[in-house]
Amino acid sequence: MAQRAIPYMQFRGGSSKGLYFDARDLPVDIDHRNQILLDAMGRDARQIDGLGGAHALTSKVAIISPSSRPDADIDYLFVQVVVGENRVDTTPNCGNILAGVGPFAIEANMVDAQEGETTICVHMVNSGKLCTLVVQTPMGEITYEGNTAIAGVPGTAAAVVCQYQDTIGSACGSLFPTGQHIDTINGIEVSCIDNGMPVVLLRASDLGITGYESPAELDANEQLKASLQAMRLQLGPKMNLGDVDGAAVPKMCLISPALQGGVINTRTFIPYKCHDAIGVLGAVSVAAGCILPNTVAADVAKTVEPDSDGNVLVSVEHPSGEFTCAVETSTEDSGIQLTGVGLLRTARLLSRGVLYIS
Ligand code: NQM
Repeated sequence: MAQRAIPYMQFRGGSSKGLYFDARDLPVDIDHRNQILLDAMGRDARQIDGLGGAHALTSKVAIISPSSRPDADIDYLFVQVVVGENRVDTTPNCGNILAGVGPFAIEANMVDAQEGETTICVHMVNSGKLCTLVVQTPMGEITYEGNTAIAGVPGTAAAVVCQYQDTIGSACGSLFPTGQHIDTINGIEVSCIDNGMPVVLLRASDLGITGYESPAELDANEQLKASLQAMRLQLGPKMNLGDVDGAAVPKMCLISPALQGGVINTRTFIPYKCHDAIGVLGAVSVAAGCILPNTVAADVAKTVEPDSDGNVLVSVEHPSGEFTCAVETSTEDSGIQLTGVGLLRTARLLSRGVLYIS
């Protein structure tokens, strides 16, 4: 039988990489669509029979369409193809893959490029929230060349400005889904936060490590990984995520004092392997833990205060550099409120064409 041919583009989005589809080229039926994505990426741990890169950061999919909402230009659904498990997870959003969504919309003629810069409002279907992207389009043409460097990606490229309008409770429904700023689980204090990504913050020192180990060292620490997983399984239902065995969230973020002039240092399990850097929305959730009172970050992070406009710059250190989140806040009688966040990414079109499914 002839193979099925499906148009696609492949982008590096931030420090991740994935396949980008026009939703109209995929089946409407969700199960059928997911089977196609598994075939596209590869079903086994090496993804030998697909285009995936056999790593969580290179096994990602974006499905894009003209928006169903009057206040957005395009809809973006993120799909994590779980490496080696023959299944997908659409619970979390991905802020790295999001960076390629604006360029895709222009390349696919869903959005017209403007002179200079093109502003695209994205409805992020996974979380139901909005993010405005500003893509560089000199003379009305998209460019990928520029001077912006991001950790985890060699060289420089054109900036994609990402302005999130609301991040709170993206998958768990609230900022502190357990109802507390600190919970104790298996004798360890943790803060469970969803400010764009469900993340569990833990002090590295409470787990008998420094927090400055390399990702390879941490990946080799089976005892640490087992205790993180035991905590995750108990925290999943408390965070309104249900059974999180095999799920992509919550991420487990080990925090320690910053050493490079930042606000906090991190090592993040996403959630079974340690990230070489940190996810975008993962960093945004860590930043919330540094700004808001009475979390486990309170005695680890440098104190940060909003400037006169309510903006707080939080530099989150990670194994390959740092990630700066410009968090917007307002001060209410009830305390400091998080109202949005701005950050910089880059993206690049790597390939476009037709993929074949048996
Ligand atoms: O947190 C890694 C990444 C991500 C996700 C992860 C991401 C985000 O580096 O928004 O970008 O935590 O799985 O792409």
